[in-house]
Amino acid sequence: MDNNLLEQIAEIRAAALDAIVAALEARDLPSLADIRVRHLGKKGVITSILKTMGQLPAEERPKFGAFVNSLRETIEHELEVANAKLGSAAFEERLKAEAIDVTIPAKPAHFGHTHPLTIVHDEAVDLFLTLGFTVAEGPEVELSEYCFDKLNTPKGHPARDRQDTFYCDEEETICLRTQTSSVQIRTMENLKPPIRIISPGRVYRKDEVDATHSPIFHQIEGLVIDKGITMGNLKWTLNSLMRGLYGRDVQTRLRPHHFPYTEPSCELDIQCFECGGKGCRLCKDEGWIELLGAGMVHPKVLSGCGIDPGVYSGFAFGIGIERLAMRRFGITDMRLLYENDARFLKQF
Ligand code: 2NL
Repeated sequence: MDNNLLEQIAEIRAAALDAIVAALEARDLPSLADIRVRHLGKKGVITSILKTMGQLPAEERPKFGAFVNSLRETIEHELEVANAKLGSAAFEERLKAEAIDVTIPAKPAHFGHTHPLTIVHDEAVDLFLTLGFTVAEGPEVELSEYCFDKLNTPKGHPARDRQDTFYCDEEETICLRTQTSSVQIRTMENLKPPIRIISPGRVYRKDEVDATHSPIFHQIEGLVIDKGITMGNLKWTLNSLMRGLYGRDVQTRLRPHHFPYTEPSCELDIQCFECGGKGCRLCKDEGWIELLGAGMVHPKVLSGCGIDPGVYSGFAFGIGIERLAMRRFGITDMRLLYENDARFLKQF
């Protein structure tokens, strides 16, 4: 057989094997793929050698064919071995590079917690629930009728002033509720006594923002209507709440006050828990801290809701949750409760 041809095949074989070794040393998977295409591909070296077979005399063709086949098998085999080696080495390398030490202690997770306003709100609501109250809810955009008229606060009353109330229309028939009493009015209209509800929620007043005022704040109002309800029931209920919030030893006092919707009306103070009544910065040297307003529901309010004041009586109270939280935690600026500065909130 043509020695020249055989030599050529031997050269191709040597060159291919060298290239494979080089790729292996360079850990070069792409160039292995390249070598495969160049030799074994449709337009590869082997195909083109086989095409020359037609020029050989017929008796030489089988031997030549066997030679070329052996070349193909060798290259195929070597490529496979090299691929396997490189493939598993690459895998090992990835395993090493991407290894995760599951025993390293985790970074500490920062858990949030309940907002101080929510803490006080939830405590108060829970206390009332244990006393047998249910929670009533209602709209924040209200008819002025439910915020004022039905609460014995007729047109012209200073509490209805445009300066203090966010009205939604020129005629002042709709407003943002200034207290959640509107919810209690709606409840009295819809339910028959006995009634025992609290109405927690957001309320709105046209106040400039300062250390003790915000145009949006939160309230819990309470209402009890039944036969024979007296100031005594009011006092016991509020004392229970104060013991729950401030501890069993808390001292309370009721002072006369005035609200259009209650008669008589009062405010409840607790003895300063900071100084025990001696006078300090927290109680502004008063010894007492004002916490909420309350009173016996005005007969006009009862009859306006279809409840006969000759048969039924009741008490009501209103607590500002912000004020409660500030007194409870010794916070002196209400704005801190809304700024959501984590350094502040973390303390509660
Ligand atoms: C306060 C205290 C108060 C009421 C709210 C009320 C509700 C109805 C009838 C009668 Cl439906 N009263 N709520 C009573 C007394 C005080 O809030 O300091 N308000 C500015």
